[in-house]
Amino acid sequence: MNLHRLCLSVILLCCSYFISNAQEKASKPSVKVSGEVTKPLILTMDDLVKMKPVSTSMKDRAGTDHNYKGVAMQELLDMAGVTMDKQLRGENLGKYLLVKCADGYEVVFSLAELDSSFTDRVVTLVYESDGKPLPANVGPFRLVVPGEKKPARSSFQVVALLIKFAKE
Ligand SMILES: Nc1nc2c(c(=O)[nH]1)N[C@H]1C(S)=C(S)[C@@H](COP(=O)(O)O)O[C@H]1N2
Ligand SMILES: [Mo]
Repeated sequence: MNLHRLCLSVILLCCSYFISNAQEKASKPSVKVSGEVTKPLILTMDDLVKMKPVSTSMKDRAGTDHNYKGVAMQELLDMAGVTMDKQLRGENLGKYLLVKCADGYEVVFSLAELDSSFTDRVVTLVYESDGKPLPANVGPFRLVVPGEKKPARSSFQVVALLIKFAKE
């Protein structure tokens, strides 16, 4: 094999490696973080389990308590470069998070509802319920919103987190 052929083979091998990696990531369930962010993200289970875990609990609509494990929404928004913490003032208080689900369900949170400098409630993107992965009709990723009278904003099958400006 001459040098040219060898170089070409190495290049082709590298390309197929990167393409198959990208395809693998694209085919896995994920949560897309986009909009008013400096670093758009596509988070898979592999990414979430590497992040700082948070335990939380919430009653289901029947009143039964469940334990959940996941990642704090603030942590995800920080990672995407959303204006949280000290940057969450002035016109940035007019920003909101639109949560989108696989079934078309959508809910909204103002950024201040998700920021620990405003509230002690920790809204969490969870991937485990009572020690097990979430059932398919609920997961793989669900929002858990503690401290509300009903779990209506605790969205199932979250697929995207979109940060928007409510400014007129
Ligand atoms: N994607 C999605 N999430 C959803 C809903 C929905 O229709 N679609 N229903 C909400 C409502 S109205 C309630 S009361 C809770 C029910 O959660 P539970 O099964 O833990 O009680 O899920 C919420 N999350
Ligand atoms: Mo509900």
